[in-house]
Amino acid sequence: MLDTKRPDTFADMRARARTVARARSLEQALATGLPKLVECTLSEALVLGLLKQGVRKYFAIFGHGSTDLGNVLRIYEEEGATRTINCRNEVEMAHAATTLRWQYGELSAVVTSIGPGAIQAFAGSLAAASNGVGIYHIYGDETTFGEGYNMQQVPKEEQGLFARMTSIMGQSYVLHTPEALRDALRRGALCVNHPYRAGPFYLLLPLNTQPARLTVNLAALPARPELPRLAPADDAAIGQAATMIAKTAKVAIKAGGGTRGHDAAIRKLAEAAGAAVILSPGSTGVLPDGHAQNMHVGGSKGSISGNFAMAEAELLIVIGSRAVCQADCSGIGYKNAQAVININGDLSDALHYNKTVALIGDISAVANRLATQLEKSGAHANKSAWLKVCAEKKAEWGAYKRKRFECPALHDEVWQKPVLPQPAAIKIVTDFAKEIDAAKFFDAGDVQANGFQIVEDDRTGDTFTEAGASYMGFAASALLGSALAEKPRYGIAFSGDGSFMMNPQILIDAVEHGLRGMIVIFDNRRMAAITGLQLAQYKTEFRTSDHVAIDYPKFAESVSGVLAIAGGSSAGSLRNALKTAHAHAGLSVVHVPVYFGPDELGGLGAWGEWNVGNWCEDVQAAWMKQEL
Ligand SMILES: Cc1ncc(C[n+]2csc(CCOP(=O)(O)OP(=O)(O)O)c2C)c(N)n1
Ligand SMILES: [Mg+2]
Repeated sequence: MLDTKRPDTFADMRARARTVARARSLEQALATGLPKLVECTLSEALVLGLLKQGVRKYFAIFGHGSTDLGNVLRIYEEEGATRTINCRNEVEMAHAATTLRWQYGELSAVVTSIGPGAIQAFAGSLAAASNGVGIYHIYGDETTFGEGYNMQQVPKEEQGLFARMTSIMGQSYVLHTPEALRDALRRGALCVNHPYRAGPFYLLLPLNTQPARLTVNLAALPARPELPRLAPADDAAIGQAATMIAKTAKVAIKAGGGTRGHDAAIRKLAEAAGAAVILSPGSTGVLPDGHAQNMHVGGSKGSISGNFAMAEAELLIVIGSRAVCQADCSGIGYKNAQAVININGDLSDALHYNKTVALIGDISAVANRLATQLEKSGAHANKSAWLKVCAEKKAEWGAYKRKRFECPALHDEVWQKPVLPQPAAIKIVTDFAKEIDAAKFFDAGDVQANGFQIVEDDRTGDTFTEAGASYMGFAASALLGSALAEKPRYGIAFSGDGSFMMNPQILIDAVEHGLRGMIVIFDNRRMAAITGLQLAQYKTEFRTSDHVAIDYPKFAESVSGVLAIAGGSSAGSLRNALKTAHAHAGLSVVHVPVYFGPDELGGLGAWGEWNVGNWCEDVQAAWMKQEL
């Protein structure tokens, strides 16, 4: 057995870690004398390889499946080369790593043990996969000798089961042979940095190969790929698209989640095309909220104006969208569209609809080129009648929302008193977030749906709504991403009572890691989104609430360092609570009881079709008839 107490047991490792930390990067360390050929363990080689790709940060829950890697991370942290934060739940830390990349662009890795920890992180990685966010997941895995069952492996006489599971979700590599690291990290680099279809990359680290020694050539380990932006080689398809836009009177752009960050190009194209712009839950802010052509969200949970533009448009320009059923009303949202122009890097997404001119490539590159052609031909000139009716619908949606925002407390059956309706409460918090320039994170459920109907963003990056997977517990966990960010921004998590209870671990982890931020719990004492669906479809609620009252402020306050406040039942009391919460130097929790019931001012409505439950027959019959 190794005597780990002897100070020089890991002297070589420590010296390398120090050299890399002082040089500030592995490349710089190599340039200033760190030998290229190093003999070390696979665990250390992996940490060095990830450093070469800019990964310095780890979210971890260790177990017997990752002790060797944990030891390397300890020494590298002591020398200032990496940072690791310990978490309380693997789903939570997967969400935190997803957010660190999504919000700040910082690539990190999630480290778990073998078995249950890995499965939990794997479940959480659905959010990264669904939203196209690249992160590394590193799981302990069964030994390569096959000497017998490893505790916590999948208990079957078969090999590579975690590799198979994880490769279904994303891409995966078993480090069966230490020297395979170079190949694993080359594949990983492309997966997590893919320009339009990034996602989680799973590195499976067998218990026995972690401490196995190898000679690694640090200069040969792959760096982060630098990829040029791609666009069509000639103007043929762009010219064809420009002609179609010029001769059509009613044009709409559907800006999907992929348009995030392409704000300027989307605006330029929308204005040049004279197109009404329909947003997705994940693309609010791509066009400023007040822009005359911004029709707000469209889809099965859309808006009056967004869904009007969807239904009326004769030509559809889809940009950065993978046509999720909720976004295009299960394929029947574009009732009058005769043709599609689709801008996307991904061939299959670009060809999702029939009658399509596919403009493959980087969104800004393609949209700018198309816009320039449209500007030259004055393509927007014949669109004023269309934009006028769209503006009227936008005004209608504005008035409809305002009525709900101004609605005072309503008497609630469960609370046995008047409490704020959820849209009104969410609006107060989104306004406050704007005032203090906070990032907003939305959980699943009515909180999420009302949220993206309500937010009035003027740029990409102010709202993170996990609409890809709608993973209950995402929002509160997402705050933890800021604990490792270089320049943390104050964040507010909007969580339903159901969602918050899925992942309350943030209460502890935020305090442990010195996080500032706020969770607002919109408590309707039920999983209301599902109650609402049940009532809409089958007229009866079933098992979407319980009778257990929870004192959330008391619960949150039981964690030392968390400030918990009751938001009260009026707009004024909620605003005051938000101010007090924001003044706290750590994590604060604001609890807001909200209304659930039949009063129409208690919700923001749906507006489109969805292929679920007893709606399937109608939706599918309509889908059969449409040709797009
Ligand atoms: C982990 C997970 N489990 C189940 C679901 C299905 N689901 C979607 S929304 C929802 C209810 C959300 O309840 P709550 O957070 O209280 O928000 P509310 O709808 O009440 O505002 C459920 C169960 C999900 N999205 N994620
Ligand atoms: Mg609820």
